[in-house]
Amino acid sequence: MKTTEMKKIRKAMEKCQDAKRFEHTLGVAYTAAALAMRYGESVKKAQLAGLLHDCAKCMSDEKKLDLCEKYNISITEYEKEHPYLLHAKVGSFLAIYEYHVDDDDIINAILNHTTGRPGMSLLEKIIYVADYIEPGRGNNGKEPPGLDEIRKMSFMDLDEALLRILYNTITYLKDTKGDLDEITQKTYNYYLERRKETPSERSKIWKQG
Ligand code: DGI
Ligand code: FE
Ligand code: FE
Repeated sequence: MKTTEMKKIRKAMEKCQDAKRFEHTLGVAYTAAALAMRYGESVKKAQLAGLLHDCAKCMSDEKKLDLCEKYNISITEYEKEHPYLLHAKVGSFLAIYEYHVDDDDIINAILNHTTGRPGMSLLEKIIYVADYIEPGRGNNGKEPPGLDEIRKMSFMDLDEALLRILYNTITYLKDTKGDLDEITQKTYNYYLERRKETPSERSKIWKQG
């Protein structure tokens, strides 16, 4: 991806998103770039995935559902009932066909940025985490619990930050909407099982952070 193409995509996002969403988009792109520097991922890929991750967010639920039908994009029953989740799936489709992205890892990072999935790649984790910790998150007065700690943790142990974000999301959804996409719960269970440290080592890391 050439710099000029990246600029074009940035301009396209500025045009299709409202000011607040665009600010969030830039926040995710720069935060993802910083995480890529820390963990040895391609900075350019992280920036591009960050810029595009919410590219379908400005579309109405109706339009997203129409697009899925028109292009035979399969959707789950749960997505039909919660069409806002489809901005990830439709976004990955637009990334391919509208923004000409041909990197599977970037496309997957967009596709899985809302729910996560078991066995995420480094880039997918970076986008998932960057979406949650970007500097603008919480500026609407609804700061997620432990956000500062999670921000620090993201640069110390990406999987631990990922788990904490999944935990927060699941707790928040249970408290408010009362339901969950099974993939979100599966992702949490998967990473919980793979957690490396013993509980006492973990609490040391969190105290340091
Ligand atoms: O698009 P953003 O607002 O930047 O962030 P996002 O794509 O992570 O979407 C966040 C919303 O998605 C947030 O309200 C939590 C919700 N979400 C995540 N997992 C699930 C979910 N909503 C439902 N109903 N079920 C899930 O499993
Ligand atoms: Fe999103
Ligand atoms: Fe986002």
